[in-house]
Amino acid sequence: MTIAWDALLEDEWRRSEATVLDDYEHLGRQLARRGADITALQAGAEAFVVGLPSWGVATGGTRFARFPGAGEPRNIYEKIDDCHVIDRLVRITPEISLHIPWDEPDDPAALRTYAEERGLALSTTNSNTFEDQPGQAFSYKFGSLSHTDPAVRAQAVAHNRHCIDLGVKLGARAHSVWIGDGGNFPGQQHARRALDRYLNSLRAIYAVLPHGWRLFIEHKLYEPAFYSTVLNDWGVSYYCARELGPLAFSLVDLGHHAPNVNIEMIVSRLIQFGKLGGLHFNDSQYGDDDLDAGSIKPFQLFLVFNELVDAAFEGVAGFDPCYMLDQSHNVTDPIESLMVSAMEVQRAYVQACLVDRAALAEHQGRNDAIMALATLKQAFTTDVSPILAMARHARGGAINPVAVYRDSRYRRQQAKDRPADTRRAGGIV
Ligand code: LRH
Ligand code: MN
Repeated sequence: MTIAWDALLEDEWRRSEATVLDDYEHLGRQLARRGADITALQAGAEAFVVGLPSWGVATGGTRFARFPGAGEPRNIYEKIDDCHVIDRLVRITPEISLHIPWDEPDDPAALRTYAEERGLALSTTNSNTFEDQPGQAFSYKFGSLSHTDPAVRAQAVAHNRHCIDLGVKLGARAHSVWIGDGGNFPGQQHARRALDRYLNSLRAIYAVLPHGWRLFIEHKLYEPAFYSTVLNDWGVSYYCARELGPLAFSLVDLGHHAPNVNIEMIVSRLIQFGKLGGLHFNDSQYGDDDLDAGSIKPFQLFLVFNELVDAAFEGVAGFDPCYMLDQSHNVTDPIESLMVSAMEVQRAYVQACLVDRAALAEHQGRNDAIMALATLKQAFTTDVSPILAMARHARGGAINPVAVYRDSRYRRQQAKDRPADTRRAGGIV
């Protein structure tokens, strides 16, 4: 049974038009008094894009357990269907990151067409050399691109090259590499030699990067290795990206840092060094919790966007970061979590566009810390919900995506159409 989204959205607008317009005009007057143009902010909100992780549309789990929900997607086509629902309602998620081999298609051209017919681009490929696949010749138990055995490294390089070949057929423009390589005990790995092996493997991947593509390398402090990690922080990532060449960039996953690390400073540094390729948005209280973006530390998310928007407004050369969500939804409906997270990332972006940068520069010049922070807080404490709602409505989306999604009974319908698949659906999910 197909969902009558147009009818649901028209009905929602009929019921909420007066309130939304009243809130929007009220905010417009407030912002005008601050010299801000609400229509320009709305245009920015409409043009904002954050990519969806294919692996995020099904229930995630931990090493302890996974509690699959009803109507789980069982293959990449059903994952694209769920991404389509998300983009139908929030209108800012027209790109999907794929994970290979979890999303390996039998017919790449057919998959590309399926996505494009739904207004979705398969924009980024992610390799997976952090788990062994059935029939794999060599195990990644002790690493992949940095493994001591050249045969294992060659296998991992070949997998990454395969991802890129596939990505070309799917219309992707970037390949993203995260590896879990590292050690659990002091002395288990020779740190300098492991990094050299990793970088040489990356060179073999970089060498086949198609024209117009970018290579993202993603650092992470720990997990699955619990003592040392080969690509453990942004400094090493920056060094590798610079060593590789102009098409290599660092990707910052917000959950991949020690507690209390100032992530917006890392983002600022990578922007300044011309090596910020992208971000994986999520949130965390402790480790790489992969919780919904903006759910724990919304001010940090805003401060990250403050650096990103400042660079965009200044026209920093080569600044073109790719925004993606990377989350694991263990106790919520993944579609709801991804919609809310996408909107929270968009909210942080619009709030950052609201910062009075001339006033901020003046306060910074006079070392007026109180007024500088107040300038940021004024933007962060502005409820830009009316702008986000109007931006969605202007592009045919929902005022309240979660409410419309629930009214659609889409999940209940999928529970009927997608009988529970006891087999592991592949991947974290
Ligand atoms: C590693 C990571 C990486 C993905 C994986 C799904 O923690 O953030 O980006 O490959 O999650
Ligand atoms: Mn990530």
